[in-house]
Amino acid sequence: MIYTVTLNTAIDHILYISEELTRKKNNRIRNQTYDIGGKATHVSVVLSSLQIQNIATGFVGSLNKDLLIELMRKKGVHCDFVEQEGSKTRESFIIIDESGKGSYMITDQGFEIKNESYEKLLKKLKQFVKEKDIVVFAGSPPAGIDVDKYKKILQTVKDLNGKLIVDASGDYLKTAVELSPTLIKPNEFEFQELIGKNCHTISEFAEEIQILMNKGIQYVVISLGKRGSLVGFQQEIYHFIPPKVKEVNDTGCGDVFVGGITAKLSENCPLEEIFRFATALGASKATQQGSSDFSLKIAKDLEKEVQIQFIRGVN
Ligand code: TA6
Repeated sequence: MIYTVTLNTAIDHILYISEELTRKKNNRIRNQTYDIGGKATHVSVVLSSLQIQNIATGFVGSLNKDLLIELMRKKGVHCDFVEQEGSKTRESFIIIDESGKGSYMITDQGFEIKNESYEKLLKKLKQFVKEKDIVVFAGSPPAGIDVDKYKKILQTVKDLNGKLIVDASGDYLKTAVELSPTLIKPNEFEFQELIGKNCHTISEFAEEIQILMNKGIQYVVISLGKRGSLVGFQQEIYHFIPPKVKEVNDTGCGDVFVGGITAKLSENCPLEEIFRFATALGASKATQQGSSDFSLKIAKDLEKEVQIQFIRGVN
């Protein structure tokens, strides 16, 4: 079984603006919609679209949970969230104008997690996670989940011999690395913050990826946006480069990328298959309107156009 844990779920309120978003101007909304947000939720959407069994958990606020759970249900996701009574799940505002220069994302903090809710999540994980289950943690932890509590949650999965996939930043990522997760997926800025230095060249990134692989992390993945990703696995490092696509909404590309990785990892696919598919799927996300929309058909067509460069290793 695969579990996705979104500690800070979000409802994405997507605003489509006429022309280009401009200060000191009445920017007209030409359309608006709601979609799933919070990052690990996107992973569940990908898995469910591929008929891969998974359960989406984490925290939701009881006051508006129905909208998020309905959005997830419509995308075929089975949810089992810890509901915090009297709290409201946050909204992330995604603004897409007609400039074609990319989206704006404005995210709320989210409600503070009470200790009672934290304990309920720990109990849920202890009850369900079995050996070799994959548990994906992605998205920013909310107030009430400090680094120590975050570590305790991840340690609970490790103690149950679950496989950790972690997309986090700052001290949370540092803490996750100490537990030798199966896979980490920071972006380049989060990675540089993790190692405490700036990398300017791919070989500098490769050096640092090697150090983290030596610490026992099976897959060290750094997402580079349109430039693709660097992947370290079994002492080898590759650069996966997506084909150019007509961008509609870049929100959620990284999350769908993690979803593609998780799907193929769960099927024990070889490295190239995992990341060729995940790269193409993430690229297909950018061509879609929503935060969690992607196209398996477009991804299938794009897969063969993904470029793979061997960077270093025993190859
Ligand atoms: O990556 C896209 C996204 O999940 C949006 O859907 C929005 O909800 C935001 O990121 C949430 O990010 P955060 O890091 O605040 O959990």
